[in-house]
Amino acid sequence: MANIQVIKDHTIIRNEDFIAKAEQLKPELIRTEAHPVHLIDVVSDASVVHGWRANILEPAEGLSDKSFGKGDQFILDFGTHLVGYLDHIHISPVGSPPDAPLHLKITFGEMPIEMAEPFGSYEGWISSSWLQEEVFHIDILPGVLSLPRRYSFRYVKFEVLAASQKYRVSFDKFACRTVTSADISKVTPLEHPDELIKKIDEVSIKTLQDCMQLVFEDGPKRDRRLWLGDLRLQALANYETFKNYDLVKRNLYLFAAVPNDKGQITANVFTFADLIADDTYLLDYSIFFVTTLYDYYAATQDLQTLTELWPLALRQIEIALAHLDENHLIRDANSWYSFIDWNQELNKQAPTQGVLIYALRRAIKIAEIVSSDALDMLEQQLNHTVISARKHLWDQDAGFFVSGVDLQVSWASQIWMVLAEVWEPQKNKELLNRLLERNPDVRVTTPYLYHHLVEALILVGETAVAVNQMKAYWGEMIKDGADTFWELYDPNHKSFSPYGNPIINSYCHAWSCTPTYLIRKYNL
Ligand code: RAM
Repeated sequence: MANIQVIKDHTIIRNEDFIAKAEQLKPELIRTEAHPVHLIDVVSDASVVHGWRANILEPAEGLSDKSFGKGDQFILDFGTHLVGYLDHIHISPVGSPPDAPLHLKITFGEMPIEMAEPFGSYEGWISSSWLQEEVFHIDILPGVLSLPRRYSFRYVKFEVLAASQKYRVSFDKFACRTVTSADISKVTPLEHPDELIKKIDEVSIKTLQDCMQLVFEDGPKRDRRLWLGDLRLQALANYETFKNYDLVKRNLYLFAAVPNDKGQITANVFTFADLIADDTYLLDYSIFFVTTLYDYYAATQDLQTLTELWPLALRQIEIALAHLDENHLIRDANSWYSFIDWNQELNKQAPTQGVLIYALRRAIKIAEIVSSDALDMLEQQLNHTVISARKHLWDQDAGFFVSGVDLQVSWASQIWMVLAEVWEPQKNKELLNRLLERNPDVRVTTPYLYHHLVEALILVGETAVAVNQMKAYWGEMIKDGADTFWELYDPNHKSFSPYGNPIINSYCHAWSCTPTYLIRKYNL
C-alpha cells in the first residue's frame, strides 16, 4: 500500500505496510527514578574544557533547609547524565502568604557551560530552541510543578526571577523519571585488565542507553531524531551490548517507509508524531541503508527482512552510481551532498567514493544471499569504482588519496579508502601509518570519523595502534568530564562546534558510542 505525500518540493512515497510494521515493533520504555546528589556552583577555570568547572557545595539534601527570593539561584547535580522527566517538584512559600505569582526559570544542562553562559548569547545557525530552558509563572503555592517535556541533562539550575517582598520559596522532592528502551540487564559485563578500557566501554554503553528511546535517537538533547549515519553505528554497538534487534528492524522500516519519488532514502526522519521524512538527502547516509541492512542480517539472520528491504537498498546503490561521472568517480559538488565529517574544509569526493565501494562490497554479499539478478552489475560497478579510485584519486608521489579539484589530502579520504579496501592489505597498512606520521591538515573533528579511523587500523592489523588511538581520544574525553560521549571532540580545539558555540553541541551522542562495539567485537 503506497501513499504519495508532497512536502515542500519533495514527493514522498509512503509505504503504509512498512509504517505498520515499524509501529508493531515500537518498544516499551523502561523507567527508573534518579535524584540529585549535590548542590553545585560553576566557576570559571581556564584549565578545564569550555573554561567552566562544576564545584561541589554540599549534598543535595541541604536544599530543604534553604529559601530563595528574587535573584537567588541554585544548581542541582544529578551525578551523571540522565534522559527523562522532572516531576512533582514541591514548592512552598516561606514568610507571609504569597501575594504574587512565583516567576521561575529552570535551565537544564549536560555540561557546566550550560549552567554558566546565558543561552541568549547563542548566535549560531541552528535553532537556539534546542537549548533547554523554561520559564514558569506559578500562581498557587504551595504547589507541585511537573515539567511536560523530556530533558537530557546532568545539571539543573533554578532561578527565582520574582517572588515578592513578603515571601520567599523553598523546594523539595526532586526526582527525574528516566526513560530508555535499552535493557541494561542484557549487557554482559566486560572482563578486562585495563581499567581505562573498562571505563570507555561503560561510558559508551551509557551513551547508547540514553540515546535508545522509541527510535535510536542521535542525541537526546539534539536532534532527538533518527539519522541513518548514526543508526548504522548505534546498531553495531547494540548488537554487542543490548541486543535489541527489533529496535534496529523498526528503524530500518521507518526509513524504508518514506523514500522520495526517486526511491532515495532521506538522511533522517522525524518520529514524534506522524512519521515524516526530512528534506535532507546525503549520499553517504542513503548508501548506509545498504550496510545497516547487511549488518542487521549478519547479526540476526533475518532473511525475511533482508529480502523485503533489499530492493530499496539496491535503489540506494543505483542512485549513488548515477552520481558517478564518465570516469566512475563521484561527481564533486560544492554542497552538502554527502556528510562524512563536520570538518568545514573537507572535500567529500574521495571519502564518498570510499563509502560507495565499501557499500558495494556489502551489497554484493546481500545480492548473493537473496539471489538477486543485480549481482553481475554490482560486481562490474565494484570493479569500475575501485579501478577509477586507484587511477584518478591516488597520488603515487605523495602516497595519499586526493579529493576534489584541489587534490585535497584529508584524513577522511585515507580512512574511507582503507575501509573500502581499495588497495591490498599491506599497502593499506602503510597508508594508515603514513597518515598518522605525516598528519595532513584536514583532520578529524567528530567521534564519528574517529570511529572509522580506529576500525580502519584494526582492519589493517594495527590493533595496538588502534587501541592507543581509542584510549587517547575517548579516554581524553573522559578526563575532560564525559559521563556520556560527545557529538564533537577535537582534542586540539576542545570548544569546537560546527554550530557556532559549544553550548548547543550534544554531549550524549549516538555516533560516539562505538568503542563498546570496537572493544567487544574485536576483543581489544
Ligand atoms: C548532526 C547530528 C547527527 C548527524 C548529522 C549529519 O545534525 O548531530 O548526529 O548525523 O549532523
